Amino acid sequence: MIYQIYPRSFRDSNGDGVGDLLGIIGQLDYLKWLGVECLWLSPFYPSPMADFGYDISNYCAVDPIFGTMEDFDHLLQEVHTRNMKLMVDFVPNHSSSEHPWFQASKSSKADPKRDWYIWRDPAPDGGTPNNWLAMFGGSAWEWDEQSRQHYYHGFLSEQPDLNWRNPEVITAMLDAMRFWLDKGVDGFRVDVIWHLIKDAMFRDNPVNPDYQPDMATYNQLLPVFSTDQPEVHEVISQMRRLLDSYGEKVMIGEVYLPLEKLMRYYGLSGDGAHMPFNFKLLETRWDPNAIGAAVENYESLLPKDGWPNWVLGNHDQRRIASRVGKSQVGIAALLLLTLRGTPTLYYGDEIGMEDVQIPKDEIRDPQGINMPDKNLSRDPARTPMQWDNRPFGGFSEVAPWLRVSADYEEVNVRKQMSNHESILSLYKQILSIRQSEPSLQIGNYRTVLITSQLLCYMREEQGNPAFLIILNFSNTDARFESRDSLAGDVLLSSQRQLDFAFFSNGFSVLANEGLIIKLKK
Ligand code: TEU
Repeated sequence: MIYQIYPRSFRDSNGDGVGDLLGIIGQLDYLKWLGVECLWLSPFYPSPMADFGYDISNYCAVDPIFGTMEDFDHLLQEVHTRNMKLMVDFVPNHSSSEHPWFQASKSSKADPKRDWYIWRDPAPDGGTPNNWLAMFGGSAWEWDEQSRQHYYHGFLSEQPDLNWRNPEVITAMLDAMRFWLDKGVDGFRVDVIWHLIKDAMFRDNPVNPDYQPDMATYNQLLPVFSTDQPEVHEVISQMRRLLDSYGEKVMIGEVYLPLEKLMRYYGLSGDGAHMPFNFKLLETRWDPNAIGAAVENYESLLPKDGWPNWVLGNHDQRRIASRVGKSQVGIAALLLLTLRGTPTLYYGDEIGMEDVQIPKDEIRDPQGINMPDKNLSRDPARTPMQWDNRPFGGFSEVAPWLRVSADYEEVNVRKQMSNHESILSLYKQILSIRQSEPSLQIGNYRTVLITSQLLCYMREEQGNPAFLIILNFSNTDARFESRDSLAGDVLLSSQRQLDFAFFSNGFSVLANEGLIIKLKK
């Protein structure tokens, strides 16, 4: 199980209102207690913070706001001491515009680093080189008056895209990976990996016929020529070869693509990522038919020997508790942790943190600020972790960079730790069962029953007890009936104390109830 930490918002140890590496170290025992096996840290590198760390000005250092390199070394050691792994975020598609490489590149057309970024002459009519759009609004081309060319930025203009067709760029970026591998990190989550290579001819993107006005302006076009180019797999292979030379390391690519295209990012013969993130559940309607179909579809498209993974939240998306509602957070926990594959849990989801409404004048996310009428700010899912009932939820001694949820006195780690019926206790219990049962770790997935209320599936690993998972997506009671004869013990219910209750073919399921049943052989 991977746990994503957004360092700004996890724990502030030095009273500046921003989370930091020492703050994370202080909570490692909590993460170990919960059952976390691997941490992924969102960027903590030097950055002007135009995109809160996804605009990096030095790939091989720590931003002072998060601490020092000694703090990082200490963190890595403390993670390893507890037998956990540490993955760091790698942002190879773009640097900050304040990175010395870009400063050099921008200084003149003749600079040796000019070609490290993507510079183009204006169109014959004086306009932008083509119609490509930036993810965070407006054209993806920024005019530089001094050198009289445009540079390409898939995100903010403060995030110029590196030119991955230039071998020197590849060498420099692999060196940055090597820097962290030499320190002993266990792998990378690679930011927007499907963006790395752009069409060599810079052809215009076609219009998206399904564009709706509430969507980000980026979606007016289909990014056919600006992303997911066949040559991208060559550069990903180079990253993978470097990783493999360090032994057992992992590379997870961030890829938002339809599943058919996503699967190409599995590099099973060592020529790509170990896994592309599977974001399918983030966009699937919360009902048993839709979820069941999405799981089946993903399983069926997976390449042979491809290992699945599941995501219900991250720092770019709505909080799962807000999306499905408080009564369904237990079902979300069970689904994430009992499907076949590696789950990634976003910090705070384990206590059911919700999206926090941020008043307009407090919005920090550039995606929200640049498209104010579209409700696209990602701040609501990035608020400070709620540790206890002290002011600011025990996150910090001072007012944090982003406001803390008003519900922190009720929704916090300390309170939920001592309550056996809390969502936190549920996460811990599921993880502990999962970690001791081969069928739940590596067993096959098989749908058993889907009704308008229930999604029921089996996890089976030869030679081990099979598990039946029953999830009630509705807020009314339901009845599970099996055609096969089944018998076993209920190991866990999300709604009641039922431990080791006897289970047989017919079973009454409570509203919003999820069950883990260990079947008799
Ligand atoms: O996100 C890539 C990405 O596609 C996002 O823009 C996402 O689709 C959108 O924000 C949904 O609201 C990665 C990082 O996860 C994100 O935080 C960065 O802002 C972005 O890349 C640029 O590095």
